[in-house]
Amino acid sequence: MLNVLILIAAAVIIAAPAWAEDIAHGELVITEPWSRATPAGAGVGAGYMLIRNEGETADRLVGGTAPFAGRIEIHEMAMTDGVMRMRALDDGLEIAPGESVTLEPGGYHVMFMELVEPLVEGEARAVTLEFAEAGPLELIFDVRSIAARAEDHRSHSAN
Ligand SMILES: [Cu+2]
Repeated sequence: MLNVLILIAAAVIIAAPAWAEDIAHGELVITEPWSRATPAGAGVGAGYMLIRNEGETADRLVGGTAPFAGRIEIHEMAMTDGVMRMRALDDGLEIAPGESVTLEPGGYHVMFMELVEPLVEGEARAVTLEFAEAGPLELIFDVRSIAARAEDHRSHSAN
């Protein structure tokens, strides 16, 4: 009997949708908001997630607020003249209709500026993101290890 229960439990886990933590916000779906722990004294931190636009018009992630940061910017990392540089996207990050945009280490990210406290691994932090069309959305970011990469946490997803 116990074996049967374990098999059923395993089947349920395997059958669960890959994006079990999807958060719907208007036409947008946000998946897996997370952040990296910051070293003591660090002035900035970064937040990551997947944003999917299921609507028929573009939206933009334009900024946000968080109690632990003086301000929030939307950044991209890109190679410029052979050097990896970070730059602020002053017009925000567009999420085209029918498209997904991944914010991840080495790419787009939400930059938490002027940190007033460190981001501690294992904790969670509330952040309100601002979308041009869909408006504000409060999300809970899981704080992962300082070296965490997005792939480390998607081993049981379908991609
Ligand atoms: Cu940045």
